[in-house]
Amino acid sequence: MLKTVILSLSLSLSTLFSFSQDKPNVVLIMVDDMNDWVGAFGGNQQAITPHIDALAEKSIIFKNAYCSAPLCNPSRTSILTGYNPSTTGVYGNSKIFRNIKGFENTITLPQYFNQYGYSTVAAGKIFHSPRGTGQKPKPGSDPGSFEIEQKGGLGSTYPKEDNRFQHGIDYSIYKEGSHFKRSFDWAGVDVKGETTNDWKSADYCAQFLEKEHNKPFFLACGIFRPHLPWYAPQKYFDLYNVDNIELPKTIKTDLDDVGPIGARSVQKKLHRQLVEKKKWKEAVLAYLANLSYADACVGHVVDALNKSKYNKNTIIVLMGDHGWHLGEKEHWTKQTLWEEAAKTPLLIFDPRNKTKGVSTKIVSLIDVYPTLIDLAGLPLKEDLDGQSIAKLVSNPNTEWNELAFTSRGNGNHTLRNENFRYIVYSDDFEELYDHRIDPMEWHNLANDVSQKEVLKMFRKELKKIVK
Ligand SMILES: [Ca+2]
Ligand SMILES: [Ca+2]
Repeated sequence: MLKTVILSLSLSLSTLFSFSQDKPNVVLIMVDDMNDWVGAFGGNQQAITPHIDALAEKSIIFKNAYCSAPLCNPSRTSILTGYNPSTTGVYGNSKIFRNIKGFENTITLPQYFNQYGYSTVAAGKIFHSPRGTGQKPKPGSDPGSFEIEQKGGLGSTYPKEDNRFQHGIDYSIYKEGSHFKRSFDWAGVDVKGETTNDWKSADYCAQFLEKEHNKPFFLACGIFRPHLPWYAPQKYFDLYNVDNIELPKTIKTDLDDVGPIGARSVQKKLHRQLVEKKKWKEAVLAYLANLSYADACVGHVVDALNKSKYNKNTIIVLMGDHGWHLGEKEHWTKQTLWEEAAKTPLLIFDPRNKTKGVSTKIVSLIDVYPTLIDLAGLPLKEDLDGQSIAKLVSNPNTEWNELAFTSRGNGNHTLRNENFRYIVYSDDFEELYDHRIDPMEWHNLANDVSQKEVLKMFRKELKKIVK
């Protein structure tokens, strides 16, 4: 009897001891150009995303999460450096933060974990690969950030044999695609899901999770779809019927009260062509199909983790890099300061924490770096622009009054709080939207005298961030 007690006591002590010694692993999944059209995030009721939805069921999901910049490179740079575009000056796709004075020795998120004993591994697009003037494409824009990066150029994995799935390089499938526009093409492709690049990235991560690791790991998985071109295995297109596709809600006069800079950022011509050629529904379907395909890739990684020995001690963070317009405000793609481009899903699953649910508090992808440090119990990094949202992971309804800050190019910024979006462009034109009554941001209230105090507050808040 005594022996049993001593044995169980020593067992539980050793469990306790090993737990406190074990740092949690991190799996970070980034889905390129994913807006909130994911079932669990409620942006579009038609979306079929069973794998992310299942993960969301046991996670804290952030329904009001915003990017720092509505474009790949500046958004990813800010996520991975922890600095806003207004801090680094990286607003576009052509700048590499290491080339900017003062940021040469930046410790990126994976590097920070590496400093504290983590092995760091990436597959697929995590960093963006800028190809600016005079800058050669690099294999990942920050070689050295991860100890191991799965082979492949342009910061991602595009093996030659899969050139039909390449990004911007070989559009040979265009001949059999939508015939809409070469740079804006879509098609269901007759290939097995397992041979596509995104599946390969996911599979690399799945295999990593099946292996024995003697150090805690930070594993990053970049899924490229639903980034254009929308080529995905046909079976994901077959999930949807074009006749049943519902278009985003729009009003004809929406652009009448936006600023000239905002109006210029709109792809009006593209929208007109899509409408005239009756391709709007088809394009929406193609985006949804590619989202479903990305969801399957995410599921492959999460399934492997669930089956692995790491399932009780691995934090999962899943996010997009920014949102996407599909006809709202007559716009397609990204690169605006409105809700559609600024908002993206963010989800955190921490198996050590039994809380799950939805947080509608305003958070930003800039918060991911300090949050992961916090959750992993690593020392604070004081110079980061974001802040830990770990307390929202413990209690999604805890007191929280933060603003999300998003920039598009120098001088064009937006702030979002629980009720409003405020935008100011470099020509000082302002927009203000009340999300309690206007979730599509149709009616600009910046000239409404009753909103004077709200505007004043936002101007003051912005001055604190952009000096
Ligand atoms: Ca992107
Ligand atoms: Ca409007």
